[in-house]
Amino acid sequence: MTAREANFDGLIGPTHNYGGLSDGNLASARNEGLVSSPREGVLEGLAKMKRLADAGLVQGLLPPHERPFLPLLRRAGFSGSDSHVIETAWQQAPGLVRKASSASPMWAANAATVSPSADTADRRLHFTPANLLTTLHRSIEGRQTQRALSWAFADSTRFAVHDPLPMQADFADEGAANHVRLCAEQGGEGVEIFVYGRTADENWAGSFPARQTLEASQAVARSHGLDPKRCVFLRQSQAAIDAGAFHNDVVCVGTRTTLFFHELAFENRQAALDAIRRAADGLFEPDFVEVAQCDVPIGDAITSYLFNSQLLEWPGERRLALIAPKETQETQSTRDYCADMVAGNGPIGRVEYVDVRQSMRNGGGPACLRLRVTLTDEEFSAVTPTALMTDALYVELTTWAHRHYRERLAPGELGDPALLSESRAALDSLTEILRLGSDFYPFQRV
Ligand code: SUG
Repeated sequence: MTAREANFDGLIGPTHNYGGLSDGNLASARNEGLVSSPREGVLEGLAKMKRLADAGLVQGLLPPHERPFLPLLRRAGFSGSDSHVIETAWQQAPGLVRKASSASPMWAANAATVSPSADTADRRLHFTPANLLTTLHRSIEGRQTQRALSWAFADSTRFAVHDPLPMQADFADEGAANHVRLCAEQGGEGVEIFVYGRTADENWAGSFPARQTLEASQAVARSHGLDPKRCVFLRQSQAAIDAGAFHNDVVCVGTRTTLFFHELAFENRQAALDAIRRAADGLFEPDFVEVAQCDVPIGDAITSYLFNSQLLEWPGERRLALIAPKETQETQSTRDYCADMVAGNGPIGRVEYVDVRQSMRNGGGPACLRLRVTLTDEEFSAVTPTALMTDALYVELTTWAHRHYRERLAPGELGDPALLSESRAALDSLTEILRLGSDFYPFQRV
C-alpha cells in the first residue's frame, strides 16, 4: 500500500500571548509578560505551511480553538453576559483569564497520538486526542480537538477519532509529542515508540512535571489496536526533563528508519536502542543519529530546539531534510553540528531554517506546530478538502489574518472585552472559509 506523510499544522489563534503558563518549559517562563504579535505568529505559521505545500508535500491545518474560553470562566463561578464574565474574571482572577486565553492549540503535535492504518488491527487510521491535563490552560483542548479531527477526518469507515483519555493524573497524555513512528515505507507496518516521563503510581521527584505516564501511552496503544511486538515504551530521562525537555520531541525526532536524538533523551539509552531494534526486527534496520552531549550540550539542544525540527522526505531529494527553527542557526554548537552532519553521508542531507519566533518564545518549534498523519491514497481522498492547504486557501487565510488579528497584544489587554468579540468575529469568518459548519465553536452553539 502506498502512503505519504501529511502534516496538519495548528493555525495560530488571535489571542496568542506570553502567559508564562507552562512549568518546565523554559521559553514559556523566560518570555512571560512579553508583548506578542498574534498577526506575525499566524503569518509565520502560514508561511511554514506554504513552504511545505509548495514543495509538493501534503499540508493540512487544524483550526484554532475559541479563546478566551468562557465556559472555563463560567465553570469557575463567573456569570452574566459574556463581557461581564470577562471583565469580572479579569478583576478577580486575572491568572485564570490568562489560562482561558492561551492560543496553545497551535501546538498540534500535542493534539493527538496518531497511528497509521498499516499499524492498526482494524486497518483504520486512529487518533486519540490528548487530554493535556498537566496544565490547566491546555486541559481545555481535548474535546475541541476531537471535534476538529472529526471534521478533517470525518469518514468513520477509514478514520477512528477516539475520546481523550480520562481526565485523571494516571492518564496524563500529551499526544504525538511523546510518540515517534519508524518504518521502512510509509505504507508498511511500522514501529511505534511511546516515550513517557513517569508511571502512574510512582512518587515523581523531578524539578519539573513529567507530563506523560506509561499508563496513558499503553492505553492509547491498546485502543489503536497496535501489535504489542511493534510497540516500544521508553522512559524519558529525568536529566532531559530537568533540563527543560517537557516533551520528548524537544530532544528526539524520527522519520522512516531514522531516529535523530540527543544522547540524554532516554533514561536507559542502550536498553532503549536495543528495544527499538528488537521491535523493528524483520521490518527494517533503524538508523540511529545520536547527538553527543560533548557536541551539543543538552542546554543548547533545548534553547536552539535542534530536535524540534521537521524531519521530512523532501520531494526530489535522496536524503532527509531537517526543517529547523532559526534559533538552531543562531546557536553555535547546533549550527556547527548541522553543518558537519550534512557534509557527512548520513541519512539527513539538508537543513533549512524557518522563522517561527512567535511560537518559539512559548517553547513551540516547527515540529510542535504540526501533527503528522500518514495517509494512504484512499485516505487522502477522504480528508475534508478544506482542511488541506492550497494556494487559494493560503491567500484567503493571510487576508483573513490581516483583517482580524492584532499586530500587538500586551498581557494587560487579555481582559479587554473587545478582544473577545474580535476573536469571535475571526472564528466566525474562519468557520465560513473552512466550512466548519454552524456549530463548530461553543460560542456558536448558544
Ligand atoms: O505545552 N507552551 C506549550 C508548548 C508546546 C510545545 N509542543 C511540543 N513540544 N510538542 C506547552 O508547554 C506556553 C503558553 C504560555 O506560557 O503562554 C505553552 O503552553
